[in-house]
Amino acid sequence: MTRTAVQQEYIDKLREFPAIFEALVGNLPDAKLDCKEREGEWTVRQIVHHVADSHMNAWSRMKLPLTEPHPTIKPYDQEKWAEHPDYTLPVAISLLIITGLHQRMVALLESLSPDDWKKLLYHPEAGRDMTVEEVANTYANHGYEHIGQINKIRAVHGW
Ligand code: NI
Repeated sequence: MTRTAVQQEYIDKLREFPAIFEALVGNLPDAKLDCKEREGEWTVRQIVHHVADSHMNAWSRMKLPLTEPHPTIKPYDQEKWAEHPDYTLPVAISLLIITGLHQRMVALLESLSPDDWKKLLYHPEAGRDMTVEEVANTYANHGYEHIGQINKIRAVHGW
């Protein structure tokens, strides 16, 4: 399929992210995984599980507008999701989810026609329509934003 340079960049970022993320957090000991930047913020471990949950939601935000006319997507309370005990599990579990999910996203996005990228969903929290392309842009960058957050945690703790 023909796609724009920007669309290709989103696909490439999604393809490259899991290995970069795994290299950053995959071998950290528990003591480091449970560090946070400051009180009230997420730990490294919670951030990894959050990225998996966020990208699972992103997946439905890509699939729904490609399979239904103008769907309304479901916001969720990410702070409350992070309080459940599954957020204390080893990060390897969510790294596996992210690795598989991103392969699915890359395969899906590579298959899209120019019209598919323009398909619309309604985002109730944003209060407006978004295109599949905007969703791809958001989640192509979201993981890297959390890498930035983890690098701040590393700087605060000196590792
Ligand atoms: Ni996030």
